[in-house]
Amino acid sequence: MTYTPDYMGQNYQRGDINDDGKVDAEDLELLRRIIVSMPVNSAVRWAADINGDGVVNAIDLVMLASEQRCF
Ligand SMILES: [Ca+2]
Ligand SMILES: [Ca+2]
Repeated sequence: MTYTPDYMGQNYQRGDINDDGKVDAEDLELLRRIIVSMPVNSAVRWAADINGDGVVNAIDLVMLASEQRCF
C-alpha cells in the first residue's frame, strides 16, 4: 500500500512530506516511516529527499530534524 497525502497533485515543498503547507513534527515522523519501509509515490519521495541527492535516508532525517530542532 502506498501512502498518498490528502492534497495529491499540488506542488510539493521539500520537507513538507504530508503536503499540509508546513514543515513540522508530523513530516519528521513520516520521513522516519519512509526510511524504515513505507512505500510512497515519487512526489512524496521527492519531498522527503531533503538534501536532494536522490536517496531518502538517515541524512535527510537528520537534516529535517535539525530544521525542526526535534533532537
Ligand atoms: Ca507537513
Ligand atoms: Ca537525500
